[in-house]
Amino acid sequence: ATAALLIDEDLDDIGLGSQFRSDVLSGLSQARKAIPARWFYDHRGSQLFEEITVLPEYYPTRTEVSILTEHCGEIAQAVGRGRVVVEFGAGSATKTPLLLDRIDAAGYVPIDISGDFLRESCAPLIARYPALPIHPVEADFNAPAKIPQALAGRDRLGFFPGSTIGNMEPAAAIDLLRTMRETLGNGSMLLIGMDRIKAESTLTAAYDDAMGVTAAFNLNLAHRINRELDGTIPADALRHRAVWNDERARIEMHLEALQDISFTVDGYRFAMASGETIHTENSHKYDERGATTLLLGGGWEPRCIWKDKEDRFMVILADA
Ligand code: AVJ
Repeated sequence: ATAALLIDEDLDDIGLGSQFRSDVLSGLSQARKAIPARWFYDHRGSQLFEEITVLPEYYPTRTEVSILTEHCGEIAQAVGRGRVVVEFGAGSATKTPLLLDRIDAAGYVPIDISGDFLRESCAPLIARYPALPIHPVEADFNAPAKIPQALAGRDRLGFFPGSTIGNMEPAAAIDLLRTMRETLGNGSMLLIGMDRIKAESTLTAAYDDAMGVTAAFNLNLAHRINRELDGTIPADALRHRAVWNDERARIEMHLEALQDISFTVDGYRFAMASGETIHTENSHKYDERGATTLLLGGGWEPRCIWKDKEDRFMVILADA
């Protein structure tokens, strides 16, 4: 319904100021507007996500924590002692200790793109494990990372909780798993959390909560664009939508225009017809077969799988 004003080649010519800017401008220029979910997480967005994790409808976080708590003995036994734990994304204060308390790790290497967030999340772990060598790495974990020399020669355990892999389309998820395999090396293991396919009403409630926190999280992206990219998006004319895409087994979040609107971002004009959406997130859900296929495609052999009683979430241990 709206003209694509920019194509990628144009953006290259402009000499894009930032990745955020180029993702937003090219995403809004597509016939189907879409912006990658990673841009939700500015300071406000990270705050809102923290609020989401404790909502009554948002089961993934508390369910994963309960699986890790309940099965940490078995997990520790399967993992063995003396590994270097490599966490993809900075440690969440609640999940990482469930692992570190049990497995007598030889070191801990959180990899995160935000140095600030790394330092913040490491501080409590340094205090809690004074004898554990902790070597944070500030990097994008989508590219192979170098594990600090001081921890070389030890088998590694990758830790990727939170169903973060669900944000990726299967092809990208497999690429990431392969990259992790490369970062971690032979003899390594991967402990990964994945959200499961379940009743549609449970899923849509988790992504469209009664208090409107997820709506605020989604709409914050429009506010962020206005704040950081000199945008004029009329956020009141957008509404949060969470829809289950059954064919792709994923929850999609969109920002839907409630009327015909037009706005600018960094001087470029965009239009949306009433009902048109900006696709802001995919959250893929898996069953055991889907998870196995994904892991095998990424070079990982699943060894154990732990679930909660209601089959809502799973934590899988896989061998390189
Ligand atoms: C952080 C990607 C796991 O997909 O459930 C929560 C993000 N989006 N509510 C998810 C999210 C809306 C979350 N992940």
